[in-house]
Amino acid sequence: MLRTIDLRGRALTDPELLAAVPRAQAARADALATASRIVADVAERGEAALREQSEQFDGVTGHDIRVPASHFDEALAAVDPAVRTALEEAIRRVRIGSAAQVPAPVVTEIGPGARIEQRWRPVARAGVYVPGGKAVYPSSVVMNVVPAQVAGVAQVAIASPPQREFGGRVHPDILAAARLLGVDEVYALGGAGAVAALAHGVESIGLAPVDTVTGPGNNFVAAAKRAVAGLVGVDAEAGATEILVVADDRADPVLVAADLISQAEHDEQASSVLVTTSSSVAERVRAEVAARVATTRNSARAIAALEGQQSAIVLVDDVDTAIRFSNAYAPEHLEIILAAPRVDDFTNAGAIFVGPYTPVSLGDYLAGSNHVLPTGGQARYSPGLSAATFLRPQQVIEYDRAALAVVADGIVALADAEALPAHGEAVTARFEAEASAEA
Ligand code: HSO
Ligand code: ZN
Repeated sequence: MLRTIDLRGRALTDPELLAAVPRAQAARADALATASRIVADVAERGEAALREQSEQFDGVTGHDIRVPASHFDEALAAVDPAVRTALEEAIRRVRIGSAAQVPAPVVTEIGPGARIEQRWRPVARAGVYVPGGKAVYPSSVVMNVVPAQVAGVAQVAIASPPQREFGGRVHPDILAAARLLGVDEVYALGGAGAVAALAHGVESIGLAPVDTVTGPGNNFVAAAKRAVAGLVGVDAEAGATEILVVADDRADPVLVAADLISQAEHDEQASSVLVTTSSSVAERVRAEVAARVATTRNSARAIAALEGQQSAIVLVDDVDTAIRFSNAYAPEHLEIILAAPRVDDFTNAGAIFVGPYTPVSLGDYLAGSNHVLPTGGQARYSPGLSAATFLRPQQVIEYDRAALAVVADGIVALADAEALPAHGEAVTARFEAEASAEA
């Protein structure tokens, strides 16, 4: 089952620590070439290309691409009341959590009469991709749409694959979530083609191009987002999920095992890693994982993930080494289960879950935090999805005459040094014009 890698008694560098647990490999190059072809085809042929793709990838023909209004209410009526209540609570909590991500505008006085306002403007239109293959997650609709709405994005469009078993409609749980969020612009489109359609727009179905595309998806969706980056904004890539648990001898092995399995059930490529200083915790977690995973609903998928090279129990000498490992790995989800958590020493993670009552699945649904997080080590430099994903910081500059006069000579000097004298003249002209008007 979960293999144990014993790194104790070895002075390892960060790269050596990292090499102990290789990451799951995504077929990048292949996916990029295929996705680029699909994106170019949609940009050129629009709806015709999309319909061919739906037939090929989803086994669906002649479906409504733009979801008709009546489908939303039907979907909401069909949803389990407990699920509806939980979705409403998730929306409420993620709204509160996302509001804290919207920075207040700041006016800075650089000098007398010299002022710069730093403000945050939302994009006008966002496109959210919601997967519909082996993963149909209404919770992800909430996690993408709420931050966009909280940021002040006026228009949000959703794309999600047409489902053969629902007569070519988008999955009803996705439509129900959209309805609860007040989003009525939804397109039954999947994969790389959906990302292309959002980015380029498709006139014949009334889909106007968006400014930013977000959302998780398979390799092709991730590759398509790379292909349209530059034309539109995109969020970080959220690939197969990852959990890294850092635990000492105080951790409850039953809970650690449950958490490792919880993310392993997403995907055969998911990574579940425990880094611990305790050989007894390591041994008991290993036994507990083996016992629990056998009876879980998605055991085949979870076992494949846990037996993969990307999953392991790593034994280290001390908490310092565990922290170094975690920072080098930069997991999507980090759980800290330590007697003294040292949260500030953990620098690289998509989201950090502290203490025995904060499992990752709390964050997946109802913590009020966002569950769309960078994977594959991208947490070293990329944030998770947030209201900030949909905001652009923008500076508004205003100087009065006296404030400009203070720096006029400096501008002329720099402009001359760069052989751009017209830059300097744009400044001096202001004073000459006034001088001659006064004369
Ligand atoms: N753990 C996944 C998100 C998710 N879990 C959706 C359940 N539903 C990636 O963070
Ligand atoms: Zn999850």
